[in-house]
Amino acid sequence: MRHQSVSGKTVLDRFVFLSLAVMFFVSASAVFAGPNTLRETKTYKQPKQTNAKSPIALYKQIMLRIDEIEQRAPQCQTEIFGLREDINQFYSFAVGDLTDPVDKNGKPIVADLQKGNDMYDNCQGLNDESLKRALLKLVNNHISVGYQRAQDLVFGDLDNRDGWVECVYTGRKLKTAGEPSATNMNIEHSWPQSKGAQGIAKCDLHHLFPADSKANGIRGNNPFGFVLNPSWEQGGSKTDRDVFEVRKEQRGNTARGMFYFSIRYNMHISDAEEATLKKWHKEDPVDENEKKRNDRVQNFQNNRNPFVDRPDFVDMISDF
Ligand SMILES: [Ca+2]
Repeated sequence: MRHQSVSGKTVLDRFVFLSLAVMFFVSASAVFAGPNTLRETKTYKQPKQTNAKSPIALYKQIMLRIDEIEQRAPQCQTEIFGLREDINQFYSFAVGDLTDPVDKNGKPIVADLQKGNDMYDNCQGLNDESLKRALLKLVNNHISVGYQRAQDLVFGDLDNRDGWVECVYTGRKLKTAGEPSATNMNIEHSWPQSKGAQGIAKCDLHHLFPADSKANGIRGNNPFGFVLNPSWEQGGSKTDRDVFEVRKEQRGNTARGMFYFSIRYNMHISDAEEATLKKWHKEDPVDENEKKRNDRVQNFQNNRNPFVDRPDFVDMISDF
């Protein structure tokens, strides 16, 4: 019996892994056959337009499917992780260095997509649902970096200043070159995983920040709000275990990350939490570091947080 159960699991593992591998290579062939990388041959036939997918669309579809498979087959997590990294490398190689922030000379690439007012021309004069839809069109083409890379980027690049990473909640600083021990500092999902930050949303850099692991655990999945009688307090952040109040320096950043998440993934923010976040957005306006972070995130995942570029859009949306 024991033998049967073991081999049953092995067969399942092999089946899932084989499916992933086949999916990858079929997709890989399709990317290579795409117009950007086409090597003309006599046997090549132009795919019908109705079936043709852009390499970016295909990449996104593959990543979404892998996320789904990962949830169904947690026993294959290691293989899936490797496969995802391979696909990221393949994508950069075949389609272009959209996810590589460094040029051939090792110099950081400054985001070359339009930003600022030009990019938002179509949003002028819009509000509420029409503005949300217009902004979604600008941000929904992003390329997921995957979860491991997201963690590496937060600790090694986006929020690393001269080798130091600061917890967004407590202000505690840690000298580190990359992802530290998970019991020391880890990734804060401003929009909690248990409330919908799954799949590509779990890896979306616009709402991920470095946090002291203990403080992160204490925040849990509590909504943001003002705390009158704190049961825990550190570095300016506090909680009464019902709501979590973010320290002043991070308030606006967190609020704008939440607004981005709401329009990107069509997720609703409760009225009470939204009222708090709108106050925090005003209280802690966008600064140079936040603008730079937005540019850097664009380099990695190819979209921007519109509310960092255009803080005035927050006032144009009455209900996130
Ligand atoms: Ca700030």
